[in-house]
Amino acid sequence: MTIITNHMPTAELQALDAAHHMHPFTNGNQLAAKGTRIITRAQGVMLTDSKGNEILDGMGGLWCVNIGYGRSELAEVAARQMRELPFYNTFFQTSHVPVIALSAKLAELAPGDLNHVFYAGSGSEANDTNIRMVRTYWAQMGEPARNIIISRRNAYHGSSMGSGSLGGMSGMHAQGGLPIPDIHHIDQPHWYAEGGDMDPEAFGLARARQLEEKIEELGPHRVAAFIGEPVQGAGGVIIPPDSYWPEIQRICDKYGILLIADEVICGFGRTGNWFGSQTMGIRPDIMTVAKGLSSGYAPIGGSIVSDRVAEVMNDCEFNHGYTYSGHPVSCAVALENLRILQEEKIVERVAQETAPYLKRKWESLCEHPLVGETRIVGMMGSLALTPHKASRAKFASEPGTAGYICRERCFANNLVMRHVGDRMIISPPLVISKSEIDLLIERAWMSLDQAEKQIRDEGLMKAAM
Ligand code: PXG
Repeated sequence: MTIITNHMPTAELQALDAAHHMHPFTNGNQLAAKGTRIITRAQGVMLTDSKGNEILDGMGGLWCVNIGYGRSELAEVAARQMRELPFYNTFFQTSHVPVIALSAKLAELAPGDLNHVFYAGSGSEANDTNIRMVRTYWAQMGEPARNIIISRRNAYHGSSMGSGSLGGMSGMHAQGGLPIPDIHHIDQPHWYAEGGDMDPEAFGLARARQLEEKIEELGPHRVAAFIGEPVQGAGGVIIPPDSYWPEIQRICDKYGILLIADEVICGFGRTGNWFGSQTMGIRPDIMTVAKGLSSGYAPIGGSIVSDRVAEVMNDCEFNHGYTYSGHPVSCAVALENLRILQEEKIVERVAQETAPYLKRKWESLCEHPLVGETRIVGMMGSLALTPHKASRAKFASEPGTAGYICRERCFANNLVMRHVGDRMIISPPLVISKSEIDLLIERAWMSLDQAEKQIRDEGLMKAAM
């Protein structure tokens, strides 16, 4: 096997990167001053950088490399498909074998009557499709006034104009004229940060009932759909109280509004079931998928749509689609990824063996003096950093200061563990073994120790008033 490595010294690559590459969600000047870490190859759950460091990828790339790195079967399928049919469109009364096979496979895997797939190149594009689809659905139903979509603050649904509007990230809404009209937000079910003195289950119900209040405020005849991630990912792995989703489902059913489950992170085994909707007991009308659909080996996303919605949509010409909707190479790669997930029983192994093991180990981090809570479902976990455990206090410093210190320690200790504000998050490849979990926890503990020392040394171990 030929191994492709960097041909240039790291500093030269960093200089070229700084000169010509604009990074997402990044201050370019600050990054240029520091220099990027350049990843050159990966195998299993381990990344290698241009300096030869072996880094445990606790984030599965970007929540997506579910089957792990280095599965040559996917490379072979991609090469074969590129030789046979690298591209053809699905617009003008044509189709091709990979898109047909993948659609049938997704209909088989998705719960309930979610039997129809509209493809996109990414999760953002798929959520843009969803905005237009649910509004078109209601127009077709003779209720064109139903065009409002309700989402949550601190949700992440993508970065385009539509999907960024669905998301509830204030930093994103501050740039570029977001949100687009008729998108409304309610509060997130984040008990640890926002629950105050309430019992978590009562808090979950209260947050879900904000949906009902919002529908009543806006007028039930105006509301098309509600969208939510079964477990918020980019917002900090926020696992809602058990009371939350059943109440959301009840309210959607009561008002007949469509429920969109954004499964971009939760889908394909992340929560220990094939879909997060199954873990949370939701019956969505549309599921957004991307990331784990191809384990990130090729860009692909989509909307998996129920019989009820498809029946109405199929009765009109939906003036929507992307050049790469149902791209043959991406579809072939996704299909091979799903074959591996299924045949190697990776989701079952997560549910029965590795997720329970990770849960025990992850929860042991709560004994660390810097950790206020740990939360985990399947292979996605988070922990809150706090200057004062008993009161769940936030730090007095700018939010994210402590989190960034901890993240930097993780990086230095060859562990990719991200921070969202002062929460640390993990989402490792689903194939992570028990011994690799031990290594992850060992590096996390060491990084927490070093972060605690630095936070104390810098006088930051102070609670916000
Ligand atoms: N929905 C959800 C739930 C996501 O997590 C998207 C949609 C958009 O998918 P695309 O493929 O357009 O990126 C996402 C993406 C982070 C981070 O910092 C998370 C995502 C993307 C980039 C960064 O955690 N999630």
